[in-house]
Amino acid sequence: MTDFEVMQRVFDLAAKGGHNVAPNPLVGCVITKNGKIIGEGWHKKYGGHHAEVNAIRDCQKKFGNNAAKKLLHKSTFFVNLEPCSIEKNTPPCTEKLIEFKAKKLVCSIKDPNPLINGRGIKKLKQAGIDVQLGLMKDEARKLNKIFIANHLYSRPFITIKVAQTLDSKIGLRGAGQVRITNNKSIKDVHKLRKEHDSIMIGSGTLNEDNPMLSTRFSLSKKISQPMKVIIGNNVNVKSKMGLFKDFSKVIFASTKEIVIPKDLTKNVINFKNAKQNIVENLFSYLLDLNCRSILVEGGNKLFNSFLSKGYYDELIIYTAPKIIGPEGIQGIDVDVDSFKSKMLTLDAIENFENDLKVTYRNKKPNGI
Ligand code: AOF
Ligand code: ZN
Repeated sequence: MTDFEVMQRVFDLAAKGGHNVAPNPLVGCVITKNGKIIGEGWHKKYGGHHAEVNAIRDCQKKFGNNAAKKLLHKSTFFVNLEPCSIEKNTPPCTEKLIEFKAKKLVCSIKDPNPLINGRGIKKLKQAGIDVQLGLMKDEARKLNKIFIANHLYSRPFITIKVAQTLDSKIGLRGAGQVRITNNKSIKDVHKLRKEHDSIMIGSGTLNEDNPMLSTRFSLSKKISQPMKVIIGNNVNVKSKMGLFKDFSKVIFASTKEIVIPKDLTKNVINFKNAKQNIVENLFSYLLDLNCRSILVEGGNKLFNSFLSKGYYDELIIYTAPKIIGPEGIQGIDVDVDSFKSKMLTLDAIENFENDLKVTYRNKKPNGI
């Protein structure tokens, strides 16, 4: 097996952690000796053993403790994330690699957790273990993109979604909700909503569209709906609004008090923050609520301000082959200096019949 094939297996194992490990990262581990796999494991659930420990246990189970000890001596550990050097829910993995006298570590990326970030690798090197960093690093960044954004930028992972016409219009002034993209694109947006912990809009869009912001067209009936976050002061909350058709949490973020009707108070919160940096404060508030990702849906004021401030990790643009003309509401409209367009990377192109979906990634994360 080549190193690449072994690392591919690491990724398959890591992915098995699914939704059970958050807020921890998805991690897989394969241990090899003389080109053969002697143990494999993954982080199965938050608070449980780390991938490295599970791989060692797998080796011990397969070969017995004594034979495993010999096999692990001078073995190679493959992991998609740097082994941890801290004791939180579980002891540091670096100690295990040192205890069992591993010869080499092949790992994709550093752990963005500021408590670790290179310290694990340093410890292993100091113990004489050979460390190779960077194999399949792009895949590793993608796999744990939410974990990385949460730690590196201390905010939720942010996806900005824009549905526009060929002339970059996202609606028609004063016309409420206007259909831009086709049914298949809309279905895809509902998938996107499901993949995020929250959906965010500006108060202008709430007043104009009265949206439900729920995940419809879902494959499963038991859908956990994302939280809804509305930014802005210009809100007159009424119980009959589309937002409240399901029972998800709704957060109104404002610098002034927003009155919430009494029958709604259970799941509806006014995050009032009169400070200048309300958005940053909102981000840490959302992280505290375990909301680790945001889908920003509109309107143009909100997503343009996020684009110019760099508050995004992915930008997804759906374009329908229609022209609205000068009466239309302009979509992306950010001044060149603040957008720093050079930093975007094209990630994927898809089409839904006549509609085009293009996904861009913001700049590569530094330091991991
Ligand atoms: C690893 N292997 O499988 C994982 C790691 O709360 P704990 O004790 O599980 O520690 C969580 C931190 O450890 C987490 O924030 C991340 O930095 C790292 N996760 N590290 O060596 C693993 N899941
Ligand atoms: Zn660990």
